[in-house]
Amino acid sequence: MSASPPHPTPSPRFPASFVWGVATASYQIEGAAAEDGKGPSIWDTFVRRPGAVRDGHTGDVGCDHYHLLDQDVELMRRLGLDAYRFSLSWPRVLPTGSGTVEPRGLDFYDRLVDRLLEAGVTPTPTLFHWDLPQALEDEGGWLNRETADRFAEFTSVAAERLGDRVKRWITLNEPFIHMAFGYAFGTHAPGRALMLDALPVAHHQLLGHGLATAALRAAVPDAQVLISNNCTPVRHRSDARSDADLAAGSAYDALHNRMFNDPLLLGSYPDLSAYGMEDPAWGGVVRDGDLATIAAPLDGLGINYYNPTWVTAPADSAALLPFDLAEPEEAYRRTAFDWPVVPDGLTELLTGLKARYGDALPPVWITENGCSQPAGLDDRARIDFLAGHLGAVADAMAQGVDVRGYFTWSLMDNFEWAEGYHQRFGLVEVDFDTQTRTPRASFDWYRDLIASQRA
Ligand code: IFM
Repeated sequence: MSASPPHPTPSPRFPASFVWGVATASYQIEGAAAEDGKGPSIWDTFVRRPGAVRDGHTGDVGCDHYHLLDQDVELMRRLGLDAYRFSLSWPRVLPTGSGTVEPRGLDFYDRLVDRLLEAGVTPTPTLFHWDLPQALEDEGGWLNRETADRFAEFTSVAAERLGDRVKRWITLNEPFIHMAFGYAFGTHAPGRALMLDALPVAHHQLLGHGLATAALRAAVPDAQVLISNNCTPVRHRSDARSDADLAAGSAYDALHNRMFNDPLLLGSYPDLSAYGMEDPAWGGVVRDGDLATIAAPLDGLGINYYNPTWVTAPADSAALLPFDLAEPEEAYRRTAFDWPVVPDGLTELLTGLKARYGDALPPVWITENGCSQPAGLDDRARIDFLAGHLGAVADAMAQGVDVRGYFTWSLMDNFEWAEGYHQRFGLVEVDFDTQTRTPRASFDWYRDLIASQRA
């Protein structure tokens, strides 16, 4: 059963080759946390820390996708998707992060890939969506440069097994968010609150991306390689546009956006002096040759967009961070997460990328966009959100940005990190007691939109 959508499809027409998809991630949906030889990840550890996750929720069972894979692929077939973005659980394949391969873990992804292909859906795996093997965290996690080498090893194992059928690969998901929440503030796994001492995590993840790119190209010569960066346009309130506010905005942009896009597309880091980083080698963290590895040509830049960020100068001039985050003065609609709904921020972001990187910007893919809404099947607010953001993508394309595809976050409600199961992002509602999946109105709307775009 599903609610019927009274909503029209958005008016823009996308090119026939435009790829329509949905996205998920391993720890958020798979469950089977200790099954078939899977090793523990940093999230398996973190969720057991008292107070770390709202109401003590864990991903032990998640959406039980590990066992309900066939049902979930059937939902994708009903949507008429072109592509499915999912992530591989590194400790399911290499339980200690390196060395011994767990064949049952690879078998699971092998089966998923085959089912997807049978359903006419292109598998688009992400190699790292935050569930680092705990054994590697015990060696320093992404603070340890060797994790980048281990990531390339894992990439080779996955690519050698799946690369005959999987051609589009995403290396990392949102390295900024993983660094900031996982290592600087400690609100995500591994729960380290290192503030600015977390910055090497950015470089080691990007180095891992570069080494993984080389590993993919070696194993799958016709691979398309992407990375998914979480990006946000920086905005100012009308009462916060002094030079100090603008400098704070620029510093925030450097940290959230440019620190992760510039090395990939320009082969250099932005000015990070606002963070006390005058030394271009970051005190030995950035070694000769690293930037060339990171800047290896990409086939696409994945963009995950949720909302803009409003920034002011810090109220306390002795503050560690060179910015304060502010609330917008406009009364935007809000998602259940209380995030402002700002579709034109996506146009601003995409045209801004084109302006900054010019011909160095590869084709762009929206690898995540969506919203948390209250439970229930009649999710008109989600339909409005998606329609508005697709309109924003079309506007950016009309202004010359080459966007190749759009993946809604998410196929179904799932484990939303520190919020547990309290935030629902799905086109499909999940009853976490029974694991019943029920398509929402937005599911029917997205299915009809895809069909009408093909007509
Ligand atoms: O659920 C997350 C996802 O794992 C990464 N991007 C943002 C989503 C919503 O918070």
